[in-house]
Amino acid sequence: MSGGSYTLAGPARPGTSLAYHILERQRAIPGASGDFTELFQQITLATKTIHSLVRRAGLVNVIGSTGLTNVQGEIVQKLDEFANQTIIKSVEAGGHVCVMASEENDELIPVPPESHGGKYVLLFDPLDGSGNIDVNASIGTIFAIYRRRSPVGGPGTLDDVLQPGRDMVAAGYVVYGSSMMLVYTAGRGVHGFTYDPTVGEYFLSHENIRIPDRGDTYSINEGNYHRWPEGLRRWVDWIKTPEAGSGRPYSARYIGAMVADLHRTLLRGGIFVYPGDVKRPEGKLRLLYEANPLAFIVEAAGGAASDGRGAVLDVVPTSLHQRTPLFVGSRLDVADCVAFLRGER
Ligand code: AHM
Ligand code: MG
Repeated sequence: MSGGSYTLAGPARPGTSLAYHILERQRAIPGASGDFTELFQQITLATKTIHSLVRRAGLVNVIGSTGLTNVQGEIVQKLDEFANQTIIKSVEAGGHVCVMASEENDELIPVPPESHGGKYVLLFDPLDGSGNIDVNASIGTIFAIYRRRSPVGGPGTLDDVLQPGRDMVAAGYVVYGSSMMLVYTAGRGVHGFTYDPTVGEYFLSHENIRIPDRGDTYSINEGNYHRWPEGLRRWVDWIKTPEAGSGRPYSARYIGAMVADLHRTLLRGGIFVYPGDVKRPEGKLRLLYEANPLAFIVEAAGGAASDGRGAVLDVVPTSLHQRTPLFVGSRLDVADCVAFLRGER
């Protein structure tokens, strides 16, 4: 190695902690009760607990399947179940949600009667990309927070949960990767926080993330090529075809955990696609727990998220485990892909 200078020392702590960041923003809202701040704290506490187990996954008895399948007919990994219970217990204890829904639960998750005054609704995917657990690759947690629509004082209802993504109050995800990061938006900018294990807290590391209008990577499970609509096949062929000055060919990147693929797409630009195909016309991803929260974050960062027909966030959900095709990422890359899909190019 030669030239330059480099030191390993990081910034002196304290920086801006996640807890402080959220508190500061809530204080700026006249009449804010602090409930949202407390709910957020319960969620972040759960992610730290999940992380502590993820880090030791090969050492403690958490790798592998529970032997059960979930409502989608998918194998439930032990860590899926642990993460699910951790979030439910942590958030329930805070008393700020009137009902929850999770990718892992067939039905709504009710809360105890003493929490029926909760103003919020929480939807989450406790452990996204859980097929990656056994091979020590990145996984994540995704969550979406809505205001309740049912009267305060009674239990939350299905109507509270089936809200269009556009009505979300906040969304976030955590990547359990080479470091743990939490990215969230409450409508005013998208901010990223990196977990400092020596302090036990998330600190602001990526303020006001903006996704580039165009990137140079595409992320799709190309093994499904022969099941795709013809327009999408033409798009993938096009994106791989070199053309001077066009930025093509793009690089392919696909880790198989949407949170990790999306996180890279958010920071660097490009596009993530999970389409409908002949086997699964509405694709694989769940609207409520995966597509909507990530679409909300990407739109807030200046990107786009489509289901091939219109903005994902405008879809009015009709069932808890509804799936949706998803085209999300840099604005211009999503526009190109959707134009091919529709046969407009
Ligand atoms: P999961 O929530 O059950 O883990 O499934 C969702 C995951 C996404 O994270 C990922 O993008 C996709 O499934 C990968 O699916 P495939 O293996 O079909 O490419
Ligand atoms: Mg998932």
